[in-house]
Parts: sequence; C-alpha cells; structure tokens
Amino acid sequence: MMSSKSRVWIEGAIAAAFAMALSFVPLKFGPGFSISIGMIPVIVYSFRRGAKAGLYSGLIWGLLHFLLGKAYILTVSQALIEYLLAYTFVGFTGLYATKVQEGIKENSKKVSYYLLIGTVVGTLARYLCHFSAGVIFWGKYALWGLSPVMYSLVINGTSAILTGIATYIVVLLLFKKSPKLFLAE
Ligand code: 218
Repeated sequence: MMSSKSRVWIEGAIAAAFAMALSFVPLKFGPGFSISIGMIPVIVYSFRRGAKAGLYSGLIWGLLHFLLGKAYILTVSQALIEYLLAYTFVGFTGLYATKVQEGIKENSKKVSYYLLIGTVVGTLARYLCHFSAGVIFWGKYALWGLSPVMYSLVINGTSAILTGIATYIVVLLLFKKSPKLFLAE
C-alpha cells in the first residue's frame, strides 16, 4: 500500500501534468492575451490538499514548461519569476482548503463563495508575478503607445480576469457534480 503522504505528492504531480497538458490547448489571442485553463487541476488539487501541497503542484507545473520547451525566456530572473514563482503561487488557493472542506461537510451554502475567494487568490497571486515581469522585462515591447505599467496591466489584467472566470466556472461545475473531488479522505 502507498503511504498517505506519497499519495498526496503523487496526486500533486498528476494535477501538474494534467495542467501542463491543458496548457497546450491554444487559447491565446491578440498580442499576448491568454486563458490558462491549466489552472483548473492545480486549483482543484489545492482546495483538496491545502496550500503546501498546492504550492508544490504549481511548482511542478512551472518546471514542466522548461522540460517541454514551452517557456518564453527573456532573462534568467524573468524565467524564475514567470515560471517558478508565478506557477507556484497558484497553490495559495489552498489557504481556503479548510473552509471549503468544512463547508462541504456541513452542507453550507458558503462553499461556492470560498471556492470563488480561493480561485481569486491563486489567480491574483500568479498574475501579480506576470504583471511585475511584464513591467520590468516586457515593457520595451509595449504596444499602442502605452507605458510599461499600463501595457502590463492591460495584457496581464485581462488574462487574469478571463482565466479566473473560466477557472471558477469549471471549478463550480466540478463541485456540483462531484463534491468528493474536493475532500481528501
Ligand atoms: C506584457 C507581458 N507580456 C508577456 C508576458 C509573459 N507572460 C504573461 C503571462 C503568462 C506567461 C506564462 C506562460 O504563457 C508569460 C510568460 C508578461 N508577463 N507581460
């Protein structure tokens, strides 16, 4: 039998691999907008297993980008911020794991609310990294005569909002269909 600890880490690696596979679905448009549906498995996993495990799963997802040649690298520090830090930070969703799980056990109406807050926190944490990298490293490619800050805000703000909405809709549907997915045994 696998120890319960190994099971947590293996589930995290599976969630990361699933996220990476979803990252290959082409949902990019315009000069840099994108909807990142890979967030779905890592966010569900973070609600299920908590922040520490979620941060680990996000880190694996980020590292997979290098392994599969899917990383846009300008400099070493940019790559570290956008692929190690940003993807790891998705795991902050797990700060709401206890609230969600208690809510499910008590049949509380608040579960959808905690799922929303957790999804927003993980998405915001990740896109704050992309926003900062956007200002520092991508500013020189700014379009439409915008300043680096405004350009990064438009690109990363739009991507964050669309990604957050898409993720929340699917997370909510998964919760309604199968609340057990969010409960660690
Ligand atoms: C303004 C701007 N343009 C591009 C990027 C790079 N970026 C943004 C969001 C997500 C990702 C990761 C995988 O696609 C990357 C590399 C930026 N930060 N800012």
